[in-house]
Amino acid sequence: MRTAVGDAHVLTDPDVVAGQVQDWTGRYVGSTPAVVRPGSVDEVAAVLRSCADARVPVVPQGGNTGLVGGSVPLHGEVVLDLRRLDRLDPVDALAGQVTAQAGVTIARLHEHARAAGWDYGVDLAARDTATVGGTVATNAGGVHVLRYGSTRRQVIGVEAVLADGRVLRRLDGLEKDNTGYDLSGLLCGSEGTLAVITAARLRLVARPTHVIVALVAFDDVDAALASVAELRRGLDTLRAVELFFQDGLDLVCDRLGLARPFAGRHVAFVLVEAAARTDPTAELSDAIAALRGVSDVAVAADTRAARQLWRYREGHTEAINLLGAPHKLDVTLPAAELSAFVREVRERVTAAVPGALTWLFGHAADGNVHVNVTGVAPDDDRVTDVVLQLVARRHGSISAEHGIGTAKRAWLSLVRTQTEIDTYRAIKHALDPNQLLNPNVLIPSENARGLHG
Ligand code: FAD
Ligand code: 2HG
Ligand code: ZN
Repeated sequence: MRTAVGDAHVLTDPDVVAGQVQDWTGRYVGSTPAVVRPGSVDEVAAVLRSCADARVPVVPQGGNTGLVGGSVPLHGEVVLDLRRLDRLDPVDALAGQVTAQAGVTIARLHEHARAAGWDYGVDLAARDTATVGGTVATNAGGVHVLRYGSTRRQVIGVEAVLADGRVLRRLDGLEKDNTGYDLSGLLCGSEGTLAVITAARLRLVARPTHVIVALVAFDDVDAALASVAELRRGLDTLRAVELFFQDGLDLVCDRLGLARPFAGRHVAFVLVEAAARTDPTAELSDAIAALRGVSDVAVAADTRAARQLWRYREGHTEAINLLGAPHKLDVTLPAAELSAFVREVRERVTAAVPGALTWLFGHAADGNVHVNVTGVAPDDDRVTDVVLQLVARRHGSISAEHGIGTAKRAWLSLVRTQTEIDTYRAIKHALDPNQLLNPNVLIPSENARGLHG
């Protein structure tokens, strides 16, 4: 590997690699013989060939902001750090597309697209660190899924290196191309288990010039949840509808030193963002005025105030981490089940682990609730079990946007049939027959048949 990438890019000192063997939450800590930092596709291929020859497993890593324990070497794997692949081609203004290498951060991609009069449809609080490769590999969602869809919807094609070092390249940017299996699509959400993504051809979206944000307070959970469909129905400039609760708001304000948005206390909060080419303020105000059960409203008058309202929502992840490594369960529920789930999940968690604290927030328009639980030992799986069982009973998904990783691998069969899991294994075997790419992620081990394999 030193021959492939140069001595300076093979890191073995445990102090130097400490940040890359531990996940963002601090819940998952592993070790590695080496962090390897290739600077080109050919170097990625050479590293993978040498790992294949030596039968050494590899964990691909981008910004290491993943929240399911999938980006760190928990079983002594080599870490393949893709951040030196950071080339960003000029925006193709005729096509409304751009090619970005895997290590480009989402914030840089935004800046680049905006400077050319476009925008990129995926945005998330980890934007300064999360990479194009990591977001494609996890099919990241974020705050604008309602309008633009998840990462998969932005990806026209990818360049990727297979476990044996061969390169797949589909960066031609053809919007329509029904030539057989969609291999680029297959790699979206594959969590580093099928190939190492080295670049992506991405679709851009129109850049709205007016972005208006409001925070709406409710004293009743059902009224807050009912507002989501009303906003979707009544506001065609809607770009985000996010949900959080008074306990989370208190935590964020206390831990991050923010002033409270309202004088009084409430039950639930819906953050609404409207974005358009003409000022959508009047339309947004009308839509909010038509909602039932609203207790208070704060509308951001300028960009700074809008950022502050977003901080109440986006600050949850950071504030919760300050309480100690959380258990994170990122789930989706059918709209009709959301209210019952929100009411039931806290008591289920407390019944399973007395003293545990449950924090709920999420992307309301997608039915996506982030269930965070603190006060539980990192290796105690009882909370994961009760929450994911509840989700499955209510016909939801155990992963809305963060992926399965190692955190939820043992629960895959709650929401995927044996035939589906066998198909996953067959695909894995076809692309990575020696099980070298992130072998402990996503797919339950071969002899695991039932739950918790
Ligand atoms: P990493 O964490 O490095 O890796 C994630 C997974 O992808 C791992 O399995 C890894 O092996 C694989 N991988 C990484 N790069 C490659 C590559 N080039 N080729 C193949 N496999 C690769 N996620 C959301 O979906 N929506 C959110 O709103 C959101 N908000 C977040 C907010 C905060 C504050 C934080 C810390 C995280 C958030 N996340 C969110 C989770 C995380 O940012 C995403 O999962 C993101 O896609 C990870 O990107 P990354 O570059 O950090 O990837
Ligand atoms: C968000 O929506 C992210 O803020 C992170 O997906 C969720 O911290 C989490 O659980
Ligand atoms: Zn999220």
